[in-house]
Amino acid sequence: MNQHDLLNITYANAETARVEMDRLLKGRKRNYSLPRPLYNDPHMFRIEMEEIFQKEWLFVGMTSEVPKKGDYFTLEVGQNPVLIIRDGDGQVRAFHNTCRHRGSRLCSAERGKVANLVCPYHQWTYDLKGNLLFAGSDMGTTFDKSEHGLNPAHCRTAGGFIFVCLGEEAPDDMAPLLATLDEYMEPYDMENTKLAVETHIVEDTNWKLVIENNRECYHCAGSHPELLNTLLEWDDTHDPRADAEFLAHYKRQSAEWDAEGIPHEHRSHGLRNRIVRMPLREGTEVMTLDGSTGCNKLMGRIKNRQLGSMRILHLPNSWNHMQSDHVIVFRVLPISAQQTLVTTKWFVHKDAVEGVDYDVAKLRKVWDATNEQDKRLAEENQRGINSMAYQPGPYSETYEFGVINFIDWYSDKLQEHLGESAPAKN
Ligand code: 3BY
Ligand code: FES
Ligand code: FE
Repeated sequence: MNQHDLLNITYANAETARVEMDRLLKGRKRNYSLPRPLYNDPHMFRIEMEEIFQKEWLFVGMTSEVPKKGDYFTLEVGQNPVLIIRDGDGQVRAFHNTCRHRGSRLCSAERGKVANLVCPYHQWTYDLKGNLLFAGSDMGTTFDKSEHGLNPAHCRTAGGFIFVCLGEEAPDDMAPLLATLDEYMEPYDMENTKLAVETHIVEDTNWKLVIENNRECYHCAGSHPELLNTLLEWDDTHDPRADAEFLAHYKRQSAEWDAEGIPHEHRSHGLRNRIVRMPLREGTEVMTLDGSTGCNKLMGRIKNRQLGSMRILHLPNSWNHMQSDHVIVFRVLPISAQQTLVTTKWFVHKDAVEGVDYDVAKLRKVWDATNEQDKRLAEENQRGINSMAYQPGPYSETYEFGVINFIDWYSDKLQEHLGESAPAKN
């Protein structure tokens, strides 16, 4: 436990914390930020991991990160190592990255390629579907290999996105999102893209403050000069703040998109998913520093360099910017009550050549700067919330509707799960 965790233990144990969490959520003032323990108490954090991150569908990465048989990448959902791998039939699968012998982590690299999965400890060997093939020389006559396959996690893909659910039973509410992603991502042909570059940033802040910060652009004018060269501050095409100039720009752009068969109508699936294609500033193409081309090769079947940015939200842990010549995906993974890993990945057409068609430094510049600015904002938010003087403050219903939606989703989801499950005993 670090110093922050020790300072912020408010409850005697995990069970009292569950009762208290339910009480805090039921008693919270709607359209206000949350009570302090929900942002910094380690017991509360543990409950969120159990009830949200170990039960809900999470965004983990893109299918083009594992283009061929045996390609894999790894991630950690709290204390759970997870492995994403493409099997011999082309299916993307997810497994708990822990050996069925004595539990060693199986793959320690962030990504790689294997013929079979071999545990580094005693070389138990699994095929790409998780079946145990080989378990040393003498495990006894009663040992049954078929009972010691890797533990799978639920895994679904659509439009190039990979979602994983670690729960025993996965919520059955993904079908509408998956159908929308297949439809809205079709122009991008994500299977034929490649990862150009990725970054990992550890932020000293609660994961919800990362998401809250992303859900509004109220802070943009004060903090994001690079981003605002291309991004318009509205969060929706029907934003009440949108002026006549924007509306005319949107009308022209959406007429082009309609003619080209580029989906752009706003789609939401509950509060969890939201897809909206927003035009970028007039005269700009993509989120580079000056708005000029990021990659000479356009994505998929796209012909128009001005597709704006299709923003895709997936709560609890992802937002994305799909543009004409590259896409940027963001993944948020909580580490502790006051630490969060933010991973950003830039994808381009798989045939684009680095240094010829695109320059990684140019692609990264705006979101490197923006991520750094957002990290500072979210960390300062955390430090202020830790103060004895903090009290929940009001969200603006116009500028911060996205934050309100996130907090409502979070609060409803937690109460739903708290109501149905018994507290953990270990
Ligand atoms: O661009 C984003 O991803 C979000 C939405 C608006 C503010 N923020 C930077
Ligand atoms: Fe994996 Fe022993 S722990 S082979
Ligand atoms: Fe920001």
